[in-house]
Parts: sequence; structure tokens; C-alpha cells
Amino acid sequence: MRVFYSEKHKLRDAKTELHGGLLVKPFEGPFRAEWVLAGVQEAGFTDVHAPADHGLETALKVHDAGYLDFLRTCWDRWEAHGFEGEAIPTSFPCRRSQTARVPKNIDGALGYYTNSAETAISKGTYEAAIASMDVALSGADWLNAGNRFAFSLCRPPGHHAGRDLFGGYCFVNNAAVAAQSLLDQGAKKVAILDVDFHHGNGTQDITYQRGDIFFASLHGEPQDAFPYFLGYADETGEGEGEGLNANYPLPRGTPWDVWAKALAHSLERIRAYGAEAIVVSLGVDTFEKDPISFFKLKSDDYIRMGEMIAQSGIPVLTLLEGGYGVPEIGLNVANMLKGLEA
Ligand code: Q9C
Ligand code: ZN
Repeated sequence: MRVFYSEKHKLRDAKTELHGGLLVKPFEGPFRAEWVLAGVQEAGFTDVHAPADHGLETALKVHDAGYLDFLRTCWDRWEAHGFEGEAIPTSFPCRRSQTARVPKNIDGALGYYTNSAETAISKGTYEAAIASMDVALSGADWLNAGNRFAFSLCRPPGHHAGRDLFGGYCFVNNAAVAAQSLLDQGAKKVAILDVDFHHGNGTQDITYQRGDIFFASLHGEPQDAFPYFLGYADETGEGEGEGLNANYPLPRGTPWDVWAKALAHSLERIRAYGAEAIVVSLGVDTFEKDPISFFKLKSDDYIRMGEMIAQSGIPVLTLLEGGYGVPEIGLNVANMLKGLEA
């Protein structure tokens, strides 16, 4: 399996995350990519390649142009405004105060373009997010060239980024951009299978009305887990996407055997849909020791996860999403990749 990785992830190194009323060191930091790279290399996945530049053409098919421009210019505008800390949104278009207008003030624009306030935009965030997208797109190119598997070691992650929204440590939706690339290069139907602990609200936002992408997500039930406002089982898609959105909300303490039943069901739906490729949003924050999540998967379970996904017989592009706190995130990702190739 070819691995794609960019050193540019290090440009995303925020100092602050708003957590429990405090500004703490972010859970999502450069050390994560280092642990995952070490883990996959120790497991024998040593065919590591830097990504190619892809420009914004594919990104503009799933993201709003004004949003990408906001991401590109946010830090400079924030600094020019005279703010001293990192760019944390504080004011939002919520119920009965929605507007189609983007404020010209950067503090207002930040609130307009976000879905949650924990994620600070810092110097270099945009450059890292674009490099992460290029890592995903290079993985898609590898599948488009006729290969069965690729692993894109994306950082920052992407699945909470919507069409014109950042948040949940995400800026550009790497999975959606990669799926778009697979479609642009010949596939008629693709699936995104999101196995991160958190619901892929950004991916659902982008795919909800589309007939060419089936989206399935297994996650902590939104009553009890971030992102709270999407991820219920009755969200099934709209318009051309009607019936093509499958959410599997699962309760606190969910162990492998329960989780695996949901995975089997989602894979059955993906096969029935006729997907020609699967983009897996792989978060290993389902791990029992994850500091911000509540499932109980163990390291060996990731091998079985990979095996089950590979049994579909469909080519698989695996992208890194979440997984925090403990060095085992490297082993867990490597185990999933080993399972795919078993
Ligand atoms: N401050 C991903 O896994 N809530 N994002 C954090 C701790 C936001 C997770 C609670 C979690 C975002 C890609
Ligand atoms: Zn997550």
C-alpha cells in the first residue's frame, strides 16, 4: 500500500483550544502525524510519498469559493485587526439571527464560517490544510491509476468541514475532495465510510443532496457527543441524495462486537449502492484510551475493521481523521491498514 504524507502538516500548530472554559494545548497537534507515521513505518508500510500540488479546482466543487478565500486570508486579517491571541470565533449566526451576509469584520466572518468554537485559526493553518488536501488527492490519484489501496496521512483532519464551515479541528474536507476527484476521473458512484468516533457532519453537509456519493457514518450518538446537531439515524438524504445517507449513532461504552454489526450493515448498504471506490474517513478516536471519546475498541479490533472493509472487494482510499492523546494511535492505524491487505 502506498502512503502519502506531507511535512507541511507541521504548519498547523495552534497554541490554543477552547476546552471546558479554558484555553488548553490543542488535542489535535503535530505529534499525532509523527506517531501515525512512525506506527505505519514500523508495521512495514515504508513506501511513503510526498503529495503533488493539485490547486483548488477540485476543492471548489465541494467548498464555497468565498469560504476558501476566507481560510486563505483569515490569519493576516486577524493580525491586521490588532488581536493578540489566535483566531477563535465568538459570535454566530444562530436561530432567528441567520443572515446570508458575510460580515466584513474578520471577527464576524470567523463566526459566520464556523460550526464550533474550539478550533482556533493560527498562522500556517491554511497552508497545512491545503497540503492535507493534496495528500488526500494524491491518494485518490493512486486509486485512479488502478491500484486497490492507498493511505493518505492527512493532518489537519477534514470531516467536520462543511461546504462553507470550519470546526472540530477541520478546515478542508479531505474525504469529500478525494471523492470528487474519483468521480471526476471516471467513477460514477463512490462511498465515503466515516469510522471516526465523531459524526462526519461536514461530509454529510456536502453530500446530503448528491446522488453520486453514498455517505455512512458510525459515531457517538449526537445526544451525548460532538458535533451534537447532526448524526441522527433519521437523516437519510434529500433530493437526488434521498436514501444515500446512513447514520449509525452508538451509545457510550460501545465495544467492538456492537460497533462491528453497524460496520457490517454500512458495508452491505455500500455494496448495494454499487460504489466503485470507498473513501474511509479513519479516525482512531474509537480507541478505548482516547481522551475525548467514549467507545471501547482495542488495538486488535482495527485489524478486523480493515479485513471487513477489504472483504467488500472495492478499492479503498483510507484518510486519517481523528485519534488523540496516546501513542497507540500509530499502531491502531497500522493495524487497520494491515487488515485491509490481509
Ligand atoms: N475539547 C475530529 O476527531 N470537541 N474532531 C472537542 C475536547 C471537538 C474532533 C472536545 C472534537 C473534534 C476530527
Ligand atoms: Zn473524531
